[in-house]
Amino acid sequence: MFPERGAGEEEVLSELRRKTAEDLTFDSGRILGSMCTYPHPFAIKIITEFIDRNLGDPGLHVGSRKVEEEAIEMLSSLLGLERGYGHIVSGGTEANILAVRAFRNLADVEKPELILPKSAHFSFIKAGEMLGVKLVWAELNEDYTVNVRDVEEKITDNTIGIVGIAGTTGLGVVDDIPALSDVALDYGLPLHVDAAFGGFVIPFAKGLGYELPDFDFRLKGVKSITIDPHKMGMVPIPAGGIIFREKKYIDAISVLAPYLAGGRIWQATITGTRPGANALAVWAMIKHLGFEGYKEIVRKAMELSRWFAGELKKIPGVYLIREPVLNIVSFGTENLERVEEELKRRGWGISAHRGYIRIVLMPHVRKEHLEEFLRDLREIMKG
Ligand code: 0PR
Repeated sequence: MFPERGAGEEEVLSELRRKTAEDLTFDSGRILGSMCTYPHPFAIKIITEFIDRNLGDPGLHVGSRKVEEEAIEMLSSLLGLERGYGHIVSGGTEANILAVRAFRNLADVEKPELILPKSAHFSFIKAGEMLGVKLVWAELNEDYTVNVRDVEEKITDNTIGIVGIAGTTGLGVVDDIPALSDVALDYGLPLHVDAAFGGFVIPFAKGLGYELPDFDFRLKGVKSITIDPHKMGMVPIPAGGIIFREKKYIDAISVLAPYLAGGRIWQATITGTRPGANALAVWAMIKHLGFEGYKEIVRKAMELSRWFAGELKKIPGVYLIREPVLNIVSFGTENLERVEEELKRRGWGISAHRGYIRIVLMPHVRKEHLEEFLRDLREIMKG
């Protein structure tokens, strides 16, 4: 019911606190199955100060638009490209939709098809449905990377592009992007890399000496990349990233907004009005942490993942789905349903809908949380 009269701030706030008391919070250490984390305090400061900026009308907020461009420039350079074209968007879903939209609009085929790994995120299902693009699912290898030969065999005259994943949602697996890039070049098709999760992990992990395949614009077949600052980038939700190698992809999805208060613009994003503050926070966090700062965050997460995987293997009835590649550890158990239910009952924020339990070692997850989790898991497994 819409209240007739307003209540005092204190009263409203305390009611809100009461209502949200049942939420799991990141600082409790109980959320182990999410790709989000408690945002960096500096990013929160930026959001508060610049909360009114709207990048949907960039003519009004000219400075913010330039900052967004600089953020895209810094992300592009992290991904091996001197000058990229893109936006800070609402998340990986919007970024993926924009990539598919650009590929479809440029392909000019009547019955567009997109080839993507069976491990791809469900955002592509939304993209396919909204854009009228048929999804052609490619098989996975035993190590859960996409089978590149199967991708190649599925190419037809209707194919508008190929998707590879750098950090799969379920297992954090990085596809053989160099091989996919070669196939894409051979057939003159654009390759989109979904690095929504891995984009803020792989470059730093490589810097630490972890052996991971190339996945970015250094590979000539890669035409677009999704990279989400609201996952491992420590920026508050919503902050996704889409970057294209060439301006033609942005042009292909731009719509004229002729009457805005700040003047006419061409708009490529799905959202119209959109938060400038989050784009500024992306810029600010990159400036504040730098490559070394992110490397340190990734170092801790990667080391914790390896330790955690080792501990899991010692528990009878528990097995890893595969050795961790990034900071995601997924495991199966005997009586998985019962184990999941019991873990949830004990207050753990995890899910097992893929046939295994996925733990994402985000920056808010610390060793003591995992030790507690392992104690619970051992107890549950003893039955
Ligand atoms: N691409 C990949 C590889 C992803 O893993 C995700 C999200 C997306 C795209 C879509 O990103 P947005 O959710 O930003 O649109 N993967 C997580 C998942 O489905 C999202 C998530 C985040 C789920 C926090 C739960 C959660 O608590 O697992």
